[in-house]
Amino acid sequence: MFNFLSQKFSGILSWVNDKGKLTEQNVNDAMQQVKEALLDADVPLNVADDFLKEVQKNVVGEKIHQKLNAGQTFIKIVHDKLLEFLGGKNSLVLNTFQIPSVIMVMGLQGSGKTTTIAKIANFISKQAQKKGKKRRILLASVDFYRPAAVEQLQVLAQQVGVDFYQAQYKNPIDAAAEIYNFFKKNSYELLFLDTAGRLHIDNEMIKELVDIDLKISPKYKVLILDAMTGQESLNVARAFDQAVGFHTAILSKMDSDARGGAAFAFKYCLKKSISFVGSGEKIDDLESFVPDRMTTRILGMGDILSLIEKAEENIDTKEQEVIAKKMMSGGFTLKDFAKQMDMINSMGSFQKIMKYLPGMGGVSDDLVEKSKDEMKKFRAIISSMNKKEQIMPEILNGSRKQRIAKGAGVQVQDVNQLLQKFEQSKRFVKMAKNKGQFRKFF
Ligand SMILES: Nc1nc2c(ncn2[C@@H]2O[C@H](COP(=O)(O)OP(=O)(O)OP(=O)(O)O)[C@@H](O)[C@H]2O)c(=O)[nH]1
Ligand SMILES: [Mg+2]
Repeated sequence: MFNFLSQKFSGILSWVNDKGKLTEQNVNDAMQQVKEALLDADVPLNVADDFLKEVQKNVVGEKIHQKLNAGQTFIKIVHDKLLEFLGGKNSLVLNTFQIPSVIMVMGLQGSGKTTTIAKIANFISKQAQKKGKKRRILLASVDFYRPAAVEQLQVLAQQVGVDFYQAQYKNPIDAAAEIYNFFKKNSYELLFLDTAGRLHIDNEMIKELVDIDLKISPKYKVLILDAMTGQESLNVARAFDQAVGFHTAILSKMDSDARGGAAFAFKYCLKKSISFVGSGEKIDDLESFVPDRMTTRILGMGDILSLIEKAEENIDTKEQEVIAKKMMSGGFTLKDFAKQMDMINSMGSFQKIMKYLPGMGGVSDDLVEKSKDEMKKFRAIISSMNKKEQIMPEILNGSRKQRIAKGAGVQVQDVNQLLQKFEQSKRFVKMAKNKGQFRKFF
């Protein structure tokens, strides 16, 4: 998603973090690098400049925070500004629609309207299912220009398991009214109306959308923007906004080599929210756009919030607190490490979790399987240690390691690997603690 930007940013930020003191020179260097990262990510020049001006203003104004060093203060300022640019901390995340509602979906040809409708219908159905409910969702299309456009939606509706209505009228405005009546008569909760796209914004398309809007007054007008078109998508959004108006945008194809610049600039330029981003061609490839999470992702801190949320769902909080305290105080033992692994295992989809961990952005299935096996092995090793060894692994000499490896049915090198991982994990926590970023996690 924002991988491109995040790679650059985390490089810059760790560089800044190494400098104990911020001097005019290294601030300027860092700013220059941030600017290059933004421009490389296809952020429009004026937006990048405005962003840097804001950061600069704060760097000058900010008294160095007592607990943070200068580099960390700089990171915090960049973090806060980034968050603001992406929509702000407490911005409303529109990933649910009031019931009942008509949602008119608009966008240029091939932007991903039809696919995204199916994805949202799927998203909402699944959310309802979790609560033991079933949402009555209707999909319908007034795209009569492209052959097979209507059938495409019908097939997707079947795949998702929601209803589809085929209008008899062939004129988009009359068809919209017909669909709307069907929606009302049958007491559906949500209607997603797919509209025709054009290659470019033209009067005919705009007029059609305006007429449909007048005819059925959809509660939500959603604009689909193709992230692959980069800065151009901002112009498209402005044009749609002036001509038809819209409530929220969805950026599709963020999985492509789109560099995220459009998403970065969208809120700032349009003063509107992004509600979802599309991250692939499959039905499940849709994510709510949460500015907070995107910010941490861009800064390469992993999506800690998402991780916490998952953890909270599945983890014994008391236990977690005890472990966290132990980690902080340095009394974290191998036994705790094993418990922590169990917790991670109980969080469900391992791959999803890995994605959120810093530096683990692009884990493959293979790697996930490998990690699962590794965890199993580690647990076996830890349980074949005696109490003293679990608490003080530094006493493990060659012969102890051999005994443990034999007991666990593994090689001595596996024992060494575990010890290494354990040390890394301790170091990571120490680092995180210093950065102050993870404090709220604990
Ligand atoms: N990689 C990727 N492909 C996507 C995404 N969303 C849509 N697509 C693909 O983009 C192409 C166009 O998607 P559609 O949903 O048909 O787009 P549309 O706006 O309805 O197109 P028209 O009806 O022709 O105007 C399809 O091949 C989709 O599979 C996404 O998030 N990621
Ligand atoms: Mg379509």
